[in-house]
Amino acid sequence: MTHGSSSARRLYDFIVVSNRLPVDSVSDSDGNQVWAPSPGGLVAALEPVMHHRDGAWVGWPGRADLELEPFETGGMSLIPVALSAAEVAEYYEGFSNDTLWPLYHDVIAAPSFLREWWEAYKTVNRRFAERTAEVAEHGAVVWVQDYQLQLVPKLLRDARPDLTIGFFNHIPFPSYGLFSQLPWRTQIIEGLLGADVVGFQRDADAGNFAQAVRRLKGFATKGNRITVPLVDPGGRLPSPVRDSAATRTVVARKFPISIDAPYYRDTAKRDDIRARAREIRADLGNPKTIMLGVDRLDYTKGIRHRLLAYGELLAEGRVKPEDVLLVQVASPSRERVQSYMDLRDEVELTVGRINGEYSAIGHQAISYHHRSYPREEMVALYLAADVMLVTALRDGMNLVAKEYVAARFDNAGVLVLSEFAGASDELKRAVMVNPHDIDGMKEAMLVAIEMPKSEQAQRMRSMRRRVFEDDVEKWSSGFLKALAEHRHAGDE
Ligand code: ADQ
Repeated sequence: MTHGSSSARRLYDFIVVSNRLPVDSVSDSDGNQVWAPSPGGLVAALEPVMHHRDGAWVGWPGRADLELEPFETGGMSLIPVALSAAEVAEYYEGFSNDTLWPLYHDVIAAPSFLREWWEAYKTVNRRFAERTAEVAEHGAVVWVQDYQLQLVPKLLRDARPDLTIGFFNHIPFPSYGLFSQLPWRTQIIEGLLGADVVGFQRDADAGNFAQAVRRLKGFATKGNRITVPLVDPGGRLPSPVRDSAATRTVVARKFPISIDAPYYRDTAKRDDIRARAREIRADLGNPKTIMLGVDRLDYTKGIRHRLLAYGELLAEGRVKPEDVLLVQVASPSRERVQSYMDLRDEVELTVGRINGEYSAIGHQAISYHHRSYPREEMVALYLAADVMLVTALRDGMNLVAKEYVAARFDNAGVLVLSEFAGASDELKRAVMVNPHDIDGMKEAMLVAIEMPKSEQAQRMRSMRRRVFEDDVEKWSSGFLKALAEHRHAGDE
């Protein structure tokens, strides 16, 4: 790996590295390829940060076998990393989405452990690290994002010890009992320990990581600091590592991610968006209560549990379909992974059954949409919904919960929130649920449906304060401050 090998190549002193570049390549009406912002939690979180800094973003443009030169869009420099079709299948759909994703989400679905996928994961992580090392200025700050790139911090540190390296894990980090299933668990821990700061969504995730470090490497951990030998002889070391002169410190702690809260508030206040919210309600027949679910179609999001609970309430006559309507927006996701195809079939079968049983002509119990919407339309939906259902079985954070709260400038509406979503650490005035407890979910839905306006307002005000205090700007500046402090501590 070479450092700035081409003199003509531009170097950057701040670089974000993520699996996907924050753009999609789409065809315009004349058939030309153009770039459009791509949806998703990470992009929603980092877009505002990149706009404020003159940095570069290293990532895959989202289509296999696409070799692209670096380009600029929306004030950002994008450095594309090419992936072959086989690599997309093995590194991305395979190891990332069918091994790590289910493993890190408490094995809700069974992870597949395939050695070929691991080989592809290593190859692709190496390519990301090489590309980043090529464009990084001496002493640059590099911020690596998420579980697809857990080997990058160590690869980068080995090649470029001058860099300050951060890593943020957007999804949960599992307990050691589950993590230890991974045949390549030690390499993953070593990969992450290449960073100066390893960020997680919750204290529990940082604690699980520290435990894995102790169990697999024997390194001492104290509070959120881990002592790591400068030269790791490999294998498990006796704890604590004694020769303090030859160690470095890795900080592992929570940095709960958030949203661009003012955007959601200001958009919700627009006359056209409020008119659209009224139109949505009218199109749905102006029911007394609209409940809303908005998720990527993913088995971690608890969509099936939500449908089951609502279906039982209808079956028992405790809610009437003409009074309480469920809007479920499920954006297409990972459509080539088998467990996602199975999930889609099951969700759509259940929606069909419930609608077949309880809908009237011209009025459906569930209004189901398998598609993505522009952000403005999402805000109108949030405004139109009396009850927001976030019932994830496991979720790093869940930005939808925070977006709903930020949009409700009218202090109306009720958030039903899973205790297994990271957002539950902050949004404590939500109606909390354990989504595995279907009876409990039914009770929570009834509480939400019947909640007096005054209590809605009290709870919403308190949650809004939290979301506006701790928005995405604070998340990114907090993480970058921790990285800068680490760098200065190293200078002394
Ligand atoms: P995700 O699993 O993608 O993110 P989430 O945090 O809810 O989950 O973010 C989804 C984003 O996509 C939200 O901004 C939402 O508005 C948007 N979205 C969802 N469905 C949509 C639709 N049909 N149309 C348009 N937009 C839609 C991962 C982790 C999360 C973590 C984030 C950020 O799994 O736990 O919160 O990263 O760290």
